[in-house]
Amino acid sequence: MIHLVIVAFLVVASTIGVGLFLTNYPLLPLQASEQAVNIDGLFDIHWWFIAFFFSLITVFVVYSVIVFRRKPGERGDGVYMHGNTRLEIVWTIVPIAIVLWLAVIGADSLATVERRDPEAITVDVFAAQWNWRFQYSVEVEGGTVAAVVSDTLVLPKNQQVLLRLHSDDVIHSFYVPEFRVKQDVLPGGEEFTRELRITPNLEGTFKVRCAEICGQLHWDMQAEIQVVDRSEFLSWLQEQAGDCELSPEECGQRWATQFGCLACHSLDGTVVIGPSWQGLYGSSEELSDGSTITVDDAYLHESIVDPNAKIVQGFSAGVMPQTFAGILTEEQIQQIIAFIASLQ
Ligand code: HEC
Ligand SMILES: [Cu+2]
Repeated sequence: MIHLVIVAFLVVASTIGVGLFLTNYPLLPLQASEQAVNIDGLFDIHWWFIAFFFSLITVFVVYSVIVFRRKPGERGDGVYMHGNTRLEIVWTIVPIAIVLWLAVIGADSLATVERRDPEAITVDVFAAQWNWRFQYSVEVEGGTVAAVVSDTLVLPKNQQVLLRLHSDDVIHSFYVPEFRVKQDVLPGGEEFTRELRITPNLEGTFKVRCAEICGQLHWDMQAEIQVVDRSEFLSWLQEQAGDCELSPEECGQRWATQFGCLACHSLDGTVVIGPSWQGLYGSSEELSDGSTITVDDAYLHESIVDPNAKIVQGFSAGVMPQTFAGILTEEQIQQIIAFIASLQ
């Protein structure tokens, strides 16, 4: 009897100690969304279970090894036991009850995390090897809707955002550890569009990382997220929705950044995935069929809208996305060409 009391006391004491350590030690990344609060609550419950079972096993093993060790002169035989119906019933019913309870609180948390806010703003997220593009629809004067494309995901604090996730090529996954929630991004068009709801509640800069291995530069498939207050968000959006009033070259640079060209094309002569744009305009280039061309406006235009028409020597066809003809306006293409021409 005295053994049971001591063991029970040690198990309780150890559970409290280990549980407090696990739930207070910063084991998880910063908590930056309303959804994270709920998910971390589930984590805490599991930490307490882990603390209890860890203590139960450790205390029994250590206690037995020390207190019931074989003393000099004792024979090494244990007591032979066969079956214990009451124990069997208890250790069947208790785990079933625990698992059912976990299922209930799990379902409840899932419902909270996926709660729809009718005020939510919608952002279309496009994943492609190996960059992210974020598209907002903004009402400009006259009630027309302009699309704002950005390589940074800017979000207002304390407002739910509905992310509609699309992939241009293979399966990617949208994951921001600070927001906790994660969702695979599938190719295949509208039917395969997936949704994710996030309510950021902490201002700051975070990173979205691709969490599904998707090729050579998967590790580098990151984009910045800025959570700002609501008025700052709205003025950023209005500014982006305005026409590009910079010079053609500067607008071209803006599009090349926003549409992810610079993820594959460097401006300093290094080869990332595609040829560098430095000194490209006006140079002579060898193509994979052995011929040579001079890089002019017509060639650049074709390289953007129909990348497979001519392949640069040493590179492969089919790597550059084939979809820019449908995404960029003619004006944007001209401005990108002007930007490339300025990189001498
Ligand atoms: C996933 C990587 C990738 C992205 C994104 C990408 N490209 Fe490319 N690009 C390539 C590769 C690889 C080649 C070389 C093969 C070829 O000629 O098609 C290339 C070739 C080119 C060429 C011809 C270069 C030369 O040296 O002759 C131009 C111009 C070009 N891309 C423009 C763009 C523009 C503009 C964008 C953005 C709107 C873009 N690319 C986005 C990979 C990419
Ligand atoms: Cu990816």
